[in-house]
Amino acid sequence: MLDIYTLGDEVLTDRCVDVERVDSSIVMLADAMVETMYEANGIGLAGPQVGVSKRIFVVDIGDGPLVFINPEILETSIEEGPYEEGCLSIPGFYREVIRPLRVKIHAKDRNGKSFTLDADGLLARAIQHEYDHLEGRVFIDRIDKEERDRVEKAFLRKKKSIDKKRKRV
Ligand code: QAP
Ligand code: CO
Repeated sequence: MLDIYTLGDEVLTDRCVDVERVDSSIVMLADAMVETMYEANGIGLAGPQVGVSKRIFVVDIGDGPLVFINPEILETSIEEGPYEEGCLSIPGFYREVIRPLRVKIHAKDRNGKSFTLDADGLLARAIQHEYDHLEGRVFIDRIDKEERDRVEKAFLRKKKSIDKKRKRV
């Protein structure tokens, strides 16, 4: 399992670079990300969350793992809606985020093959959430500023206290 970086770690705010080639090292990274996502009980995980500033994310909303390499969002629906989002990089915190309900996305898969996908529902939600990570954004960047500050403060407090406990052992 890979280490998961959390809010406050700089890698989460960096913009990611394109994957040059879908070679064996990228396939290994994708597989390790899928395993890490399952271990952590997540439904999505992006490169920066495992300390890799590359344009890759994985999603599994229950239909098996999907790998997105160098994804491009081609279209988003005008219709938007709220959904209670969480993130493996902000564990324990959930907030309502408003986003487009449908997206059309183009990417390369684990075999380096291009595909285009029309997504709605939870998949559209997960894709947009993970795509944000590649741009150095997390879901609390899309909520009310005061609420964002509250979540960030509360999380960093919790993280520091956990770090202290770890040092005591
Ligand atoms: C992103 O999120 C997402 O706080 C993936 O304690 C969010 O996998 C996609 C998780 C909303 C679609 C809708 C969060 C696990 C997992 C936690 C996740 C936690 C344990 C979040
Ligand atoms: Co996330």
